[in-house]
Amino acid sequence: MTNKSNKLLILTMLCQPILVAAQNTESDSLLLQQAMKEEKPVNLPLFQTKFTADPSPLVVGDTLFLFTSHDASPEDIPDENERSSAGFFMYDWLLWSTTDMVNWTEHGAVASLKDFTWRSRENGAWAIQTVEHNGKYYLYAPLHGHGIGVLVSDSPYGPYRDPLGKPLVWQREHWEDIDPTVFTDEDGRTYMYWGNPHTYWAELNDDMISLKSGVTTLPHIQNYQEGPWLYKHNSHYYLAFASTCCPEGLGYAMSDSPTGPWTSMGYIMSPTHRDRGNHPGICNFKGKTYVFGQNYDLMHIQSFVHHERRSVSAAEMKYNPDGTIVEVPYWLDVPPLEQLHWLNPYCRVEAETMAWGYGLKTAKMGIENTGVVADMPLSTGRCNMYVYDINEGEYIRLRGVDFGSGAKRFQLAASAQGKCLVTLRLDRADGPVIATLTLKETGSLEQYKTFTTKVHNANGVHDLYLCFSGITAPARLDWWQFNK
Ligand code: FUB
Repeated sequence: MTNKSNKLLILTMLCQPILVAAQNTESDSLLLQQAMKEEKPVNLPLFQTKFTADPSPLVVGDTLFLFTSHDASPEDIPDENERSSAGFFMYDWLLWSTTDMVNWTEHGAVASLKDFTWRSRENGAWAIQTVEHNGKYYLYAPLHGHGIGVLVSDSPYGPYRDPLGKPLVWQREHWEDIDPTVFTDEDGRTYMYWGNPHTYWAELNDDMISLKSGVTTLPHIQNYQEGPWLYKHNSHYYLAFASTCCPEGLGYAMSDSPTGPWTSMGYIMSPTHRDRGNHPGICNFKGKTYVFGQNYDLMHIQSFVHHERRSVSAAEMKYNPDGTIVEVPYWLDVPPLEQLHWLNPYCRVEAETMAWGYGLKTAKMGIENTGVVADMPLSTGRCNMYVYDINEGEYIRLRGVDFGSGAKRFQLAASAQGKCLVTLRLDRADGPVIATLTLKETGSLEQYKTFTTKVHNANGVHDLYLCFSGITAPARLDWWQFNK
């Protein structure tokens, strides 16, 4: 080959990722716009009121709890000069729950850096895992640059308290102590794995807050970068992880023992330039297996300029007969999740329960924090929440609402400083109207009132849309319910 064609080849190779990224940007942008206009059913991120990352599922009874980390929205970043920075701004950890896999209830921040008095930085609330052990809930949290701490509670909702007052592990010579995953085997022994780019493990004592063993550094597992997720399925042990950066896919390794040796088995989700970072969380729920991970798809609805404003998505995952995992296509390329049971509209539904609520925000009642550590109370436990920042044309979508033989009335608990028209529609944001209701001044935004209206033609199972228009002043939504 001549020097000239050599140069051309090198240039083509160097440009390849840029070209691929540009193509991905164009096709994902189109797909996301189609999804927003409801022209196509797309497997979109689970949550829209906040940017979320690092999903950690925990099944308790008939409920799937999903703990996530939280990428601050620009307006919640305390230093105004940092608001357009691309880096991580992470102060607290969030909780979400579902019983049907498609309608999720937000529970807000359940813990924050503030719950660790020994923290040295006000940023760095990275990937957690919460596990249940003997009726208590243990939340293992990396404080980036300061080791891994643990919080304990009697309930998944908190309040969580720090029983140690110091890190559970902290190898001071580096910043690799991130992304803890904790697994208790059938023989009662509990293991914690963590680390980037090395994989570390240690055994925990039965108290779950102290180490029984020293820290072992594993030989490099092919493709391993960070975000380990340790679990067992049938007789096999699995270590899922974020694969070598960047872009990160979801890799996994298998073993016959919880401590290895581990054999890298390839990918649960192949790396793609559509997603720079990923992070697995896996669980069985109501007879199916789900893999959760993260992407930038929510941010991509508006912008492809890189910021750490991530969003959690989920897909169903299946095993081959030999225990290996069937590769899952990219989040946007799998069908939307199947709803596991219909939603009952005849009991109180929190306004912050939604399948989709793009543009809306939520907060805990009586707690006026912005999301930043300085404004935050210590872990509060379960709190009522409200939906706010409601703008013209926005809506809350609930999937699969079972009206049975017919709804007669609708009630909505809300507060308002002016007017806001709520139109209830079926199946689409511009679908048939079953009721309208005008929220009027309630005295103050802290003063909630129940507004009611008649309902027509709401029978059987439909998606329900609460559509907002004619807004003259801020309003907040607490809960709603239909009556027969
Ligand atoms: O969310 C902060 C860090 O990014 C996590 O700890 C890593 O796993 C990556 O998702």
